[in-house]
Amino acid sequence: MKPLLILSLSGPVAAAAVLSCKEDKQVVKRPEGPLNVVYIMCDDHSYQTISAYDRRFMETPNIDRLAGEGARFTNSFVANSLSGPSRACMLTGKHSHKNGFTNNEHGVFDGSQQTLPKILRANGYQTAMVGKWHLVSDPTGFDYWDILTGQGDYYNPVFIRNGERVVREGYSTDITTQVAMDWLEEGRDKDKPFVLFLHYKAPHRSWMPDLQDLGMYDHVTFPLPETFYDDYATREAAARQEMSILADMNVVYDLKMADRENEIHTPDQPWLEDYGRDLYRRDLPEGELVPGRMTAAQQAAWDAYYDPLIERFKQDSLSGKALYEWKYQRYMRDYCSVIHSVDRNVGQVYDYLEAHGLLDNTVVIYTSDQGFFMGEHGYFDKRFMYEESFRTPLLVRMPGGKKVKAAKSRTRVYGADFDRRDNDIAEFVQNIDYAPTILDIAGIPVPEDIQGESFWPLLTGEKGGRKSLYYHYYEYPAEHSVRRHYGVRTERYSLMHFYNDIDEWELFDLKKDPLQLRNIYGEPGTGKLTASLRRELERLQALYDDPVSEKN
Ligand code: SGN
Ligand code: CA
Repeated sequence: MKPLLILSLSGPVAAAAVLSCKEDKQVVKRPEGPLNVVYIMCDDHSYQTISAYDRRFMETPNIDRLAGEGARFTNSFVANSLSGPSRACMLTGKHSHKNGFTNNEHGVFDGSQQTLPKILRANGYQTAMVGKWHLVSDPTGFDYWDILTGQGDYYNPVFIRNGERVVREGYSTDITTQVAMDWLEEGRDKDKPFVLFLHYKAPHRSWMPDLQDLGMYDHVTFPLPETFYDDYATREAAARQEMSILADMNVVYDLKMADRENEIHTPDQPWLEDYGRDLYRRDLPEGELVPGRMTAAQQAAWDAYYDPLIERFKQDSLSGKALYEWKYQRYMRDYCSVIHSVDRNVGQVYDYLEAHGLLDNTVVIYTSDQGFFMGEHGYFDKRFMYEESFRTPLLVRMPGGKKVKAAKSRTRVYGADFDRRDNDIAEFVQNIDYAPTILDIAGIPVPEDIQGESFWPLLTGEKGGRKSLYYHYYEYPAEHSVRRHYGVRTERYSLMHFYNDIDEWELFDLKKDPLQLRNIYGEPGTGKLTASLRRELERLQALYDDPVSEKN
């Protein structure tokens, strides 16, 4: 979608002039001059834990403010619910099979291909990448990059700054913000527009809160999701995973019950326990700094909070349902505490932009590399094409903070229970759309081979959108054992095919069954519907050139 461009002009300044001349009343005028973009992406941030979407669990006032001064996307999805693949989709505007990074286990991003930062840079933009990268090869196309190694660590993490290893003391989310603000303040060429990619490691497993936030949700008993006790009847692929809170969440590693006496164990997961003890029980001498591990002072504050909890856990010797629900509460308390720090940091970024007069000419995007299960179906983690992990939050603050008056959407929201707001954009968007959108914001023509579509017109009051979405997940056999699958999501239905060492179709009517408990594939009376959805799936596979049905 490139309706806003005049091809004889190019570059940000030219586009700004064209756009501000638009006469259509619905179309929002953009400010004079080029726009900047601050693209904030968390790792595993569920829409359920953003109060702009869902108020059941926690408040996120700073993240919510972005939506309040722009728009909230209520049908925002990923193409492949996993970190590396999502990041590659975002950078290239292409599905995984086209950008080549299909899974974390074996993926190495080919940085010689066309990417968003390269195009931006070639058109006069300054580009910076700060925080989690996770694409194995060194970043290309950035004026400045300062990335966490691998998954990154919560405490005292290692960064690679333009190729040079740097260990920074402190908490990952705070440091990432600081590095980004330093670049805004001192690193960039202030005569050029910029796109800053600010990628937090938080709230990725193992959900380690900042010391100042330890215990802040201890007074809260989180409501159990309706599908917490899912028995997976009718859904074999849903049953055959290893991401259940009950069976797979490790008490020592995930929930930090690393006791000094080494008496607490979870059967069958010795490596996770060892890792957990190494993370939370390093007991370093005063003054020693080991990357990724807490210093003695940090450990003392950590222990002051965790030691009594560990004692209590030992005394209670929970089992069965009580243990399962205790795990859920601990998981949620840690996760929400980690998000509280993210929210505070988003506030700091906002304050910086405000204090430096950048709020009027900067678009702020907030998203996650995918959704996350907060106990729905008894799960943590993501990967599935089920709503909680397929959806991802997407909030966009507009320059000047003008709340978007969204054109009436052709698409309804099924599969998530959001209140209605007049700045909601319910058209289907996907993370392959981020690259063309940011190019569109910058006034740069979108190359033909990009598969995503700009959603900038949706924000400026024009119509657009697509009728269905394509999904393809590849990482199996691997951690969490979610089978490979691909599928199609239409407004009302979600059809997925799990393949490789399984051959199972799942079909959900999200209007009647938003929680996805009943697989109606093969039920009497669904033949016509299934045939039409399979045709749509094949259309998308042809459109995106991913003829998987021929391969498996
Ligand atoms: C790690 C986690 C997994 C998680 C993957 C992928 N295990 O391997 O639970 O699914 O990352 O996450 S851990 O024992 O190392 O914590 S992703 O967001 O990076 O794709
Ligand atoms: Ca992730």
